[in-house]
Amino acid sequence: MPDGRLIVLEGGEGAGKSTQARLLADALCALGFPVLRTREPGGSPGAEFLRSALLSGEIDWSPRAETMLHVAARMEHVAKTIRPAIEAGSWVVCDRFHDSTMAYQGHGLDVDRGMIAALGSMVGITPDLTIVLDVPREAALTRLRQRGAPDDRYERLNEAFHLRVNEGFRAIAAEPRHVLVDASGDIAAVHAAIMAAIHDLIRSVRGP
Ligand code: T5A
Repeated sequence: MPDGRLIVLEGGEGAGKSTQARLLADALCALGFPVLRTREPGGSPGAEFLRSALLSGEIDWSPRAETMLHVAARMEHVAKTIRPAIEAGSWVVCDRFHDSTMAYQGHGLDVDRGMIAALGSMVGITPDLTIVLDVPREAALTRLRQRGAPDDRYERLNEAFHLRVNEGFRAIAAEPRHVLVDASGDIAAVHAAIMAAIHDLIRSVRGP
């Protein structure tokens, strides 16, 4: 059984990550790959427990403690869900990963980015490809208002925070194994751009 792959979708609030993660997972299934779709924070019982503690707003975490909790959730997620799936040959499609900690806690909350990078290395797994969905904040807010779900702790943070997060993601998207996708088009157009972005990864497994 060949090892699977880890593909991550990243971006600010309302960029369309969950929608596109579903479509990408369906498309990979249709191509015959075994697929696991998961998300962060969460994706395993311990990490889902930490997700509630992080997002409920019950506790106003200090930025460094919050960073550690995201990383702890990720370590649990990798150990219990992601690594076993990859070793069993699955293609894992993950809604957020390490780059979210760099963008939200590093760029958004000004936590030391060197420390976040070091913690990321301790997690011990690098995505094969990260797709960063980029959408102007105004368009994302319109989508979130139309969806109408209650805001979580991060969605309630101020606009300057979200603009720093979006700028952070654009900087991160220039790193190796990252692709920036314009996510301001309709759902089908964004899906097509993502499929184009993963073409080489599929070809590396399937051949031309
Ligand atoms: N966080 C997470 C950190 O601070 N540090 C970390 O290390 C990690 C891992 C997670 C929060 O945790 C923070 C970041 C987050 O604030 P969450 O509940 O998982 O919170 O929420 P988000 O990941 O932010 O996801 P959202 O649900 O807010 O947005 P998505 O997933 O980007 O968007 P999606 O797909 O749900 O779409 C939103 C709406 O827009 C529509 C959809 O139908 C939906 O109604 N839509 C479109 N409309 C028009 N055109 C398109 N192209 C559209 N795509 C989607």
